[in-house]
Amino acid sequence: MTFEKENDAYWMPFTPNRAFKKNPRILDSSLGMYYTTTEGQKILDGCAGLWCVNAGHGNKKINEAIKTQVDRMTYSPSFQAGHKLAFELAERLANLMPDDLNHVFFTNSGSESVDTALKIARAYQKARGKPEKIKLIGRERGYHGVNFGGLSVGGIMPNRQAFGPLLPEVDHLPHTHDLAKNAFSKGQPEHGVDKADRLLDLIALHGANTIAAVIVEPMAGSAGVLVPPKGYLERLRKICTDNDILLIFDEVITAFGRMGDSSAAAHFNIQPDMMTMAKGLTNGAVPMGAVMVSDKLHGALMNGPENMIELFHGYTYSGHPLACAAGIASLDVYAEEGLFERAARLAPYWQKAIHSLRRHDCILDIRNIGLVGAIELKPIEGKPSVRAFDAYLKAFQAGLLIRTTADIIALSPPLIITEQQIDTIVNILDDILAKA
Ligand code: PXG
Repeated sequence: MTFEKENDAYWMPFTPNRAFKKNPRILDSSLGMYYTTTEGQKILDGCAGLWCVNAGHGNKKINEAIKTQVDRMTYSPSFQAGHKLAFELAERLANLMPDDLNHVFFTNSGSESVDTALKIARAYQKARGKPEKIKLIGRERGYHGVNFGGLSVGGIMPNRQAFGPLLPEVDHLPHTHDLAKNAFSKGQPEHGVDKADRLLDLIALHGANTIAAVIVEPMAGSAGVLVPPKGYLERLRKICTDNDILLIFDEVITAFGRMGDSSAAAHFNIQPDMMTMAKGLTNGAVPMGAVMVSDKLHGALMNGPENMIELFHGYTYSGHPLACAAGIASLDVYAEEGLFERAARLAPYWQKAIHSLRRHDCILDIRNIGLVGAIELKPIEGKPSVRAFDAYLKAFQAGLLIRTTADIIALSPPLIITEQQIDTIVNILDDILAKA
């Protein structure tokens, strides 16, 4: 595909538009582990699209469910009316996700899920007579989408820089990345539980009576795969509980098998008060997000006269019929194909494979958990990001799709990947990194 003036209308997200259009990469179809470009090149998907196609591309069952729903009803109002699939999917999620996360608010994306969760946190504190508990605590290098709430608690500078002022009454924990102590960790790093204690400093500074909620990604994805140090999430949970602060896990990336379990909360056996999700919820087939809310929070908001709206919030497309159909079918496929267990089973092979790249001089760190991996490269002096993006371009030429953020390569393949395909990913990267 060549780009003429008439191809310039599409303003691409998170893309250097002008450079891309000089050298476009256009995907045309996808099946299983592969994309095919308009040039007919097959591309092995090393990152499940954008961390969402967990069951692989073109899954027949998911496609059929969407097609069936297309012919039955493509839209139903979500305010003051409903349709069966939304109730069914909510019930299925409540059964799948840990303990008392039994209530589901549907959105259309991870960003909307995050802003919804932050609003529910504040509404809950008001509803229980603590209106002064409004502060929201995020974390450096956190990614919680691109809407104003998520940006405000997020901690990736370039995402925030152009858009201020962001929300007031927000503060941040330090990130947990510590290359000096934890480089080349396999699974959870040993050092860094103390980073959770910085929440005690924020509590000392602001007062627990002003803090509504803490939001973290249990494993930070977008900032380059920052795996939580051993004991860190447990400690955050304890400090939040001790100080009557809600803990929100942003599981947009980690839910639906990525960690070898239904969620990071289940994997680490930690109970958040709310969980945000999107991506794998529908296998990326139809946009959808959700917030899972504990009995305690939901109960506190289900009060007042019964004919009154309890939460003045929602989207035209909350619980969209096509998304619900895709969501239910995705949950079926995850269960029938045992994909969460498959990810857990493949994780040791994956770990060994990606750590085998360690010999290259340009590598600062390799880290992994579940079916996620990251390779952090030494930046070229004066040219940050160039080394990793060059690897991205070379990988694409060689038939492999990866993600890069700054000088970090992130890998998160569909959970249907085979050991042989893991070897292919590693072999392609091995060649590229040898010359990087
Ligand atoms: N929270 C988390 C933890 C995310 O990872 C969002 C919220 C926002 O989701 P939406 O659906 O609004 O994009 C995300 C999204 C990458 C990459 O390659 C990561 C995301 C999106 C696109 C690319 O790191 N995460």
